[in-house]
Amino acid sequence: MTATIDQGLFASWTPPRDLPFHWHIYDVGSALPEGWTDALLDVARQQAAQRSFRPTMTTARETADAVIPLESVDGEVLVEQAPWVNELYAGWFRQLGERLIDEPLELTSTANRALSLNVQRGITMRYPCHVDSNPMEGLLYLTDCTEETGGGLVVSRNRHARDVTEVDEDAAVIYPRAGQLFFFDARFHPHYVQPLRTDDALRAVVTMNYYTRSIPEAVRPAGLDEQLFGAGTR
Ligand SMILES: O=C(O)CCC(=O)C(=O)O
Ligand SMILES: [Fe+2]
Repeated sequence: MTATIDQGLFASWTPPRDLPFHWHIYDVGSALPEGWTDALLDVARQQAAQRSFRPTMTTARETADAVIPLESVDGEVLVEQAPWVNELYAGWFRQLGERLIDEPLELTSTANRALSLNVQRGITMRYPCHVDSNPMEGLLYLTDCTEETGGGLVVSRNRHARDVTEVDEDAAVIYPRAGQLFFFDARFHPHYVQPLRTDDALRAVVTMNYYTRSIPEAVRPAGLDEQLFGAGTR
């Protein structure tokens, strides 16, 4: 009986041609030297710069008038303050990422394009809605996010979503935990980070950009660097 109903349900169904959004988590936190999160949170406390993000680049998926406060430690500063992050990006983490893709992962030409330590505090900040330009994004989370704390990573199932409202209509919400290293390709799935739910909450993540021979750094859109770490936007 049930089998007959299911047959009917799937009678005209075919699998989608596009791969569903997918991600991989390596649980690396306890494999790193004790104190690594505190070391990076110290760097964030001392070196994070505040900026206003305006969605002027082609990868942004925000309404045109959006102005979003951002706080981050640029790759250049991060490499200087915690060189081991760059060593992981170029070494072990890259090797872990390469297990998930059939091409070698290429590092970027500058530290700012490679790495960033993004910080979100309190209820007013969120990470802007965008698509990535790189085929492999690595994210090393320093803090826990849950349904209670907020700060979920919201990833649209609709490739054509143009802003947060359209993303929210059909999205997966991912709550990363401290010590998890995520990898994914989010070139086709608009995504943003929710605000936190309390004034004293903190979310911190190291972002790592990798390109490949078939999708090289040259595809990075004009204007992105200026918005993320341009002196004029500080
Ligand atoms: O912080 C996150 O969870 C995602 C950040 C992100 O999408 C990015 O850096 O491209
Ligand atoms: Fe992203």
